[in-house]
Amino acid sequence: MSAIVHDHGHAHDAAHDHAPSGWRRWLYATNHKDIGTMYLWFSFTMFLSGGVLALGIRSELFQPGLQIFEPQFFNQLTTMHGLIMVFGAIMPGFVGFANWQIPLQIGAPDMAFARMNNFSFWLLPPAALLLVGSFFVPGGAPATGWTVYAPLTVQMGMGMDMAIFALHIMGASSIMGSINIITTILNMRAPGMTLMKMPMFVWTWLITAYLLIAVMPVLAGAITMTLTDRHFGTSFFNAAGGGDPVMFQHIFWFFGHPEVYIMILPAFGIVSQIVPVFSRKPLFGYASMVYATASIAILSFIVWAHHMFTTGMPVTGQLFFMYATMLIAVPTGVKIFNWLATMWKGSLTFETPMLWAIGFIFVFTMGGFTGLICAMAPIDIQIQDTYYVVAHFHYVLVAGSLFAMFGGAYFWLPKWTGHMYDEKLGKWHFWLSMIFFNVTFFPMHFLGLAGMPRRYADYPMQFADFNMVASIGAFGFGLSQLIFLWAVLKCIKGGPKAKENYFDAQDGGLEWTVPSPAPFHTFETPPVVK
Ligand code: CU1
Repeated sequence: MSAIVHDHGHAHDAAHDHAPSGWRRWLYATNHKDIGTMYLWFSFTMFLSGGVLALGIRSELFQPGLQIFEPQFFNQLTTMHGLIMVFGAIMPGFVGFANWQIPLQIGAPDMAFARMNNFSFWLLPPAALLLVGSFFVPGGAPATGWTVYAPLTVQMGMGMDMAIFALHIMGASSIMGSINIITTILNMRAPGMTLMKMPMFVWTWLITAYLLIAVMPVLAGAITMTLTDRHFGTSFFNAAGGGDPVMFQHIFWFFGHPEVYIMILPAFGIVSQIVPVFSRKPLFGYASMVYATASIAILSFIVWAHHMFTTGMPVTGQLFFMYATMLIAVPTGVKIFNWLATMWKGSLTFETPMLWAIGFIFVFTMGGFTGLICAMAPIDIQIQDTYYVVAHFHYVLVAGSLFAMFGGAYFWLPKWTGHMYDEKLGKWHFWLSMIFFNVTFFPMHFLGLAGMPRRYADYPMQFADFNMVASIGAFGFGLSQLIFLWAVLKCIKGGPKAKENYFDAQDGGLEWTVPSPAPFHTFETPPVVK
């Protein structure tokens, strides 16, 4: 731009072109990179906050008996841990990745609606303040669990209303973000970048954005009905007034199950881009990857009642939702097969992003298998609301969504900061996280099978040993995340310069060397095809 100003000799143009600096750069941000950065820092802040709540939960459960918290406050902790992690950490985290990577990967100058992008982000901090602020009002935060089931929601204090309002705002943010992502992908691809040439991360986000637009309004409806039941005399979920509390569960999980895939499909996309680079091979089965992603998204709408096998549904209903759920294992299996086939006979190296990707495939797949077990109605009736379920979804969301985000962060930090990250710190972060993750959550399978219910502040002696192990693991996992913070700050501050296209670096000065020509789907900015 400065060259243009110079050519025309209009000095005053320089003032108009001057990008805002200081706090204005962030508050008025309209470029996808600054907004992406804010999303990622917001997500990480929420991740640490939700993590502190988790450590509160694990402290209370370190040994039998009540030691730190009242049961009611304990339930507030589990609720807020879930809400903060789902709506504050994971979803905005992936939107941050989308903001940074989608324009770069499809060759677009920015997101389609730059100012709406700003608005999408800036809705989040006030929503987070409302959500966390519910701890400090009379009655405290909702103690309902993150699923905010009726009729318990009616008994909560004003913290419930704050949480509902926060969810509305976060939902609006998500919907606007999705509109932006879909419009950008469908309208702003570089010439020659057909849909079936898009990098997998772009594909998974395109499908995720449709899921978000489809189900966020459903959640908004459910919590609005909760709000009117609480304050305006309606009886949507009140049996005494002709309503049905189980209807809340139907509506909630019609949102909630696709939400599970909203939190994992972008992770699939990140892993699908990391694995080929460090295998020095193109992604195996690109087209089948796209179709598998779409199949998972479509199937996610017809499985919701697998969360409700114990509500007294007819056996035919149980069978339908059981088989529909198990069907999802097919496209998911296609993906896992494709990742393994990509690595097969590749010249593998194990830099930090690849470690996270392989860790993801290994441990997320375990979460997938326990998901199949939960999907079987006769078994689920036994393990419903036990720690087996807690173990299952933490394998999916921590070893799935979170591990993929860490992998993606190390993968793209050189692109974002211009510097290579510290490989030693990255590897320490990975291995400690991997070990402590399993120390925390693997014993929960045993606790659940032995019958320990979730969302209880206390337990009998028989569960003491595994709970102590899980609590030690949780503190180890929590502390390990400080290594990530250190690695990111160090990378932002300096370090060896990353090359413009560091995947292709050949000179040995960089560790990631890919034989030329690099597989097409790993290019950040695609070649223009006429
Ligand atoms: Cu589900």
